[in-house]
Amino acid sequence: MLEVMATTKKPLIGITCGEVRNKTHPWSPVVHGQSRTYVRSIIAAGGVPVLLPVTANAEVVATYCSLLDGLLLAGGNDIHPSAYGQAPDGEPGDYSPGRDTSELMLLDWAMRNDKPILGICRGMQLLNVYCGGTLHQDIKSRLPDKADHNASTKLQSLIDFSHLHSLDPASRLAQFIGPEPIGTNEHHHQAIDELGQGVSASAWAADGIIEAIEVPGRAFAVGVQSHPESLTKVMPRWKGLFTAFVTACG
Ligand SMILES: [Mn+2]
Repeated sequence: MLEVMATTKKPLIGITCGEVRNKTHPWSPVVHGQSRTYVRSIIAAGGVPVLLPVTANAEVVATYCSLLDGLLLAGGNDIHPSAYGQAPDGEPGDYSPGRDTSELMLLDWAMRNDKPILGICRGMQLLNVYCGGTLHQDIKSRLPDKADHNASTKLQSLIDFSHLHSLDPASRLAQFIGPEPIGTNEHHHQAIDELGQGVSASAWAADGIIEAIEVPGRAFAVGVQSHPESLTKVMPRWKGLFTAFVTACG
């Protein structure tokens, strides 16, 4: 039996899910889920993760919000360009309009109440879009001079440090993980174009693509384009981001 221990309450952190179809069985229902690396990184940093299903039901979202101490916007689908006032301009993206709606409701709550927010990959892009920023819809076709930002998966692994990002030493991200350039993975085909209102860039790839953002003056509103949740076990510097986030939620 699990004995209930009288300990200090740990912060409850919502992690947004994606809608995933089981590709081996076409008859399988769609699954709401998220990579376990997010869950493990939050637990390792001292938080209590809660997976948030995709829903636009206002009462359900409001109930989650009443319970949560922080919000982790996780990676996944492309944000539909209508969210930043554009039409799709190339190959049809991997869109999930329901997830856009659901996550924008959660993010709106977090921003209005100054709750800690950590955006990862799509989550970073969503934070920028919420603040009025825009995205490059496809790096490869729209910015052919740029590097391949979807390279890590070609190694069949997200544990990859071959991409070096430089940091603004004055940024909060640099406080959390140190100001020296940091090796990380790359698993994105879209990128930030215009920064949203009040949003600062805090890290860049060698080709100038924005790799991290933050909203100064907030309790904690930080986004990273790479997937550090896959790297915390092998690169202690990246653990600093999750520790800082969970601490801000506590
Ligand atoms: Mn990149």
